[in-house]
Amino acid sequence: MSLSNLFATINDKDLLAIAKKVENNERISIEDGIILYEKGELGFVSSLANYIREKKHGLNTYFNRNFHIEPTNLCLYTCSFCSYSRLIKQRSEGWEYTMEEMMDMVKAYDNQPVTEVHIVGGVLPQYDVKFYTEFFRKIKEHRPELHIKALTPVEYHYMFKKAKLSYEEGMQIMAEAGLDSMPGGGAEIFDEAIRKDIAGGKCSSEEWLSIHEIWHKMGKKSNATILYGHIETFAHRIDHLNRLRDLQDRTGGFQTFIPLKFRNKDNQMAHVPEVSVIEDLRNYAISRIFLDNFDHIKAYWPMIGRNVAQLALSCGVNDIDGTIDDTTKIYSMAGSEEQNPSMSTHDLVTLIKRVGKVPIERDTLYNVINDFTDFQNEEDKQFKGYLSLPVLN
Ligand code: V47
Ligand code: SF4
Repeated sequence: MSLSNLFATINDKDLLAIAKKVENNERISIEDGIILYEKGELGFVSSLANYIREKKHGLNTYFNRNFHIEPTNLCLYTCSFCSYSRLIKQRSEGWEYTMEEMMDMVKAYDNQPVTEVHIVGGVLPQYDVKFYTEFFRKIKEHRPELHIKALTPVEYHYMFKKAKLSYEEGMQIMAEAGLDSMPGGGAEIFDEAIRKDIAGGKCSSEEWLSIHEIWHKMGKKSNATILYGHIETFAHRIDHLNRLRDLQDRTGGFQTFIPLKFRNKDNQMAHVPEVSVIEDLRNYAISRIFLDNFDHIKAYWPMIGRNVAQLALSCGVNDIDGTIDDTTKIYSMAGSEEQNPSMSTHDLVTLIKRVGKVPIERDTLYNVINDFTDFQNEEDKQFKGYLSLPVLN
């Protein structure tokens, strides 16, 4: 595999220099990253990103079987991009599940081959260290092999402060109760001024990074996200990626990077237009090129929609999250085209195959559970082109 055909089409010396770095497996600089955002057309950045993706993973594309639990949509914080949270004064529009209700949600999957529960929601005082440790223990007692991917530094920072625990003590207690890994949420954008504007009051960028670093040093894994496409600049995006790349150099504990597109329905930033699909795809591609020490880049289909998720698989992305089973409200409430996000394993396999990639079912830690390379169903035998999926809402 070589990029020489691409080199012949590049007139810009800065872009040519970046393409050569990528071919030579050299890290690109912060300045290079900004140049890619400013001057890199989609065709160019996606060629580089796909080159890296195929070197790392070939055509393999990962997904898992998972479901979400969102304990509450009431929240003490008031992030201006959030369409999901209802302030405590709007309690009538919100939900606050009890431990029993949430255990019933876990038990509803008793006979299904899910491997992961993803738990995240608003921040409220009653959901504290005692509550969550008891909840994690109950899940593990009931179904020990179910991977618990739960809560973010936003919740942990708040809970540990209230319980007068250091981050080290707190994360140790969580691990002992059954926490297996941390999802990537709450990162938003690390630039302090923009973060204050859109997510003021919750944990700082430094605190977010510090909790992940402590968790990684315990030998555990986590994910990372960026919330992009609102009031940030390209330089802010690269600054965010660079802080993640630095931490990953020190710990190697991040598994997957998940760019999250700002959706503007029913929130305080509804006046900010959403970026185009071309920008979404460029952003996946540039993330893949810049984050040379991250193995996986995920297109989270409930947020971006399944058609764009398919396109992203040729722009550096090699993971599309899981079956979800209509258990998250964060993105449907923010205006995603996926209003009831749920895909069967068959849907996910078909989605991946129809763009010429190889579906691999994984667990949260990327152990292979099922390789669908040779899977062919009746519909696929008839398949003559890149049609929309019949399962589209
Ligand atoms: O932190 C909230 C984002 C995140 C909006 O680790 C919004 O596998 C866009 O982190 N527009 C939570 N984004 C979700 C999350 C996540 C999702 C899927 C997989 C993983 C993983 C993690 O959702 C929040 C925030 O950044 N968010 N509102 C909105 N209007
Ligand atoms: Fe609360 Fe999270 Fe929404 Fe911010 S993004 S208001 S912390 S639920």
